[in-house]
Amino acid sequence: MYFGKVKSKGDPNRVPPNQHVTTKFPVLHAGNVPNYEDISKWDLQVFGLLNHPKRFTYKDLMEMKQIDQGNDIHCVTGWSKLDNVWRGISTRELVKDLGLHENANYCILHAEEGWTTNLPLDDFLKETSLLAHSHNGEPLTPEHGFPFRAVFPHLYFWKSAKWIRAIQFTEHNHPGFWERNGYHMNGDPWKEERFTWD
Ligand SMILES: Nc1nc2c(c(=O)[nH]1)N[C@H]1C(S)=C(S)[C@@H](COP(=O)(O)O)O[C@H]1N2
Ligand SMILES: [Mo]
Repeated sequence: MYFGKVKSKGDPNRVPPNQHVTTKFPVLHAGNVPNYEDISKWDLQVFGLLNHPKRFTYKDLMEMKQIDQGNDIHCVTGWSKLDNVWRGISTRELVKDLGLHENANYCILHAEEGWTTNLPLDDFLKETSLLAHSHNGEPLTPEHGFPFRAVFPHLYFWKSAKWIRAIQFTEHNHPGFWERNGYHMNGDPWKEERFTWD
C-alpha cells in the first residue's frame, strides 16, 4: 500500500499553498449524477493512439488486479482532504497490453454527459494514478463517481473524472470541460496551477 511521503497531519508541507484541510468529503461537479439501473450494460472504452482499443465491462475491471492507494486530494476551490484510501485498478495495469503508440502524449478522459478533462500521459501513468471503485473501504457513492472514477492525487481534483466512460490517447493536448473555461492544462497544486490567466 502506498501512503505518499510520510508526513503528519499537522505538517504544513503536506498541504499545498492556499489550501485548507477539511474532514468532510465535499461533492462537486457540473451536471447530473448518473443512475445505472443495470451495471452489466456499463462499459469503459479505451481508444485513440494505441494498437488494441478495448472495451472493459464492469466485471472485467473488477476481475483485474486491485490496488489500494493512500493519498491526499486537493480541490482547486481550496479544500484538501487528507488520508484517503482508494481501491481500484492502476492506470499502468489498465493499458499495459494495449500497445500505446509512441506519439500518445496526452489523454482525454470522457465522463457521462460529455464532461471531459485532459492531462499529459506521464501524469495519467504515474504510479499513484488509478481508476477507483472504492473510497475508505466503501464502494463509491453515486455522488462521488460510482461505479468508477479516476484519481490523480498529484493534480487538482478536477482532473479526477467521476463517472468515467472512456479514455482517449492523443498526440496533442486538447482542453477539457473546465480547461476550455480557463482552468490549467496541467493543474499541479504545489505550483498552484489553477487557472491559465494566473
Ligand atoms: N464527471 C465529472 N467528474 C468530475 C467533475 C465533474 O464536474 N464531472 N468535477 C471535478 C471536480 S471540480 C472535483 S473537485 C471533483 C470532486 O469530487 P467529489 O465530488 O468526489 O469530491 O470531481 C471532479 N470530477
Ligand atoms: Mo474541483
